[in-house]
Amino acid sequence: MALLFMSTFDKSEDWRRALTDALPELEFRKFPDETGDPAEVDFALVWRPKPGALLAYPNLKTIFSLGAGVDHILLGGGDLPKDVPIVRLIDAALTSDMTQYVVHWALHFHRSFQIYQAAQAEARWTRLPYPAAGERRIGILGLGVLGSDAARAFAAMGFDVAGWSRSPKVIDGVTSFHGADRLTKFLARSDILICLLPLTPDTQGLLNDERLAALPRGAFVINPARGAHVVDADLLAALDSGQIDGAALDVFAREPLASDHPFWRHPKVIVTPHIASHTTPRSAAAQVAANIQRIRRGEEPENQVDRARMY
Ligand code: NDP
Ligand code: OXD
Repeated sequence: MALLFMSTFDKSEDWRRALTDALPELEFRKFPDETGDPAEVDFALVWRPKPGALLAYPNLKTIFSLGAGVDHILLGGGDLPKDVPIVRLIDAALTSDMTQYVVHWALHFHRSFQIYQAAQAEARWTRLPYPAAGERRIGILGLGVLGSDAARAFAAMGFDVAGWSRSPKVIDGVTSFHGADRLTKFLARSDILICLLPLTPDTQGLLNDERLAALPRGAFVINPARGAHVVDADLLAALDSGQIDGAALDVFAREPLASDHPFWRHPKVIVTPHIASHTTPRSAAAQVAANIQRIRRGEEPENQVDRARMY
């Protein structure tokens, strides 16, 4: 039983240890040096596989994503083996780290810490009023695993929370908007907008000038989902016009973000280098191992991606 590890970032030794501890009979092969006979490969654990690369393994039983997102597999631009399940990571540590990230920046904007940072640079003692949490409207695009956890955390802090998803949701303290025709209404009540959508053909470029204009004037945007959700030029224009008062961005259409990209130096933009939430091999390997066991028993793996929806 062999698993091929194919990734553009190298945590291969951590994954090797974590997976072979959980499944000593598993042969862990790192692409390309340890690939061996492609016909012997049962599973692939991947991040940004080269277009078409997975077609080379005729007996592949499952493709595991090294992240929660699967756009790096499905939108990679090449053919994929048909009828091979694609499984994404759902991991408690990854989820709570993401909630920490979005809570951190939402509180930063809610309490105007960006203004205090600028005031300190000028040794200026300025005390500002701020609205009560219940008067601040948080809007979360995507109420899936990550969005719903974040929504619950904001609701527990007393914020006025709403979320937007494809299907309706029932979450205590969270107003649910669903479907394309409710997006504008949802945006109009989002003082702090947080994007936790998957990147699909439907969500690509969602945050363009029209959507940003639908937010209340002076809104804040937090995007730890995928860079291509945002039209960079439209966000920059909205920041310059005052329509958007600040943005915290963790992900970018091209990563690493080019050193001359205007986001780096824009006074209203906070850039973090795709660190909102890490996949920790120690914690995530348990899920991959459990799924491999399931497949070996002839059961369906959990957390399968719906290829038609693309998430
Ligand atoms: P889920 O699949 O659990 O949730 C996706 C949510 O988006 C669902 O609520 C879904 O609606 C909604 N959605 C999808 N398409 C549409 C649409 N067209 N219109 C309205 N709603 C839509 O994903 P996760 O919460 O696990 O992850 C979200 C993303 O976060 C990942 O895809 C990844 O890109 C990003 N991520 C970033 C990380 C980082 O470090 N920066 C780390 C981990 C993830 P419904 O529920 O109705 O299906
Ligand atoms: C993910 C990511 O999708 O880290 O898990 O971006």
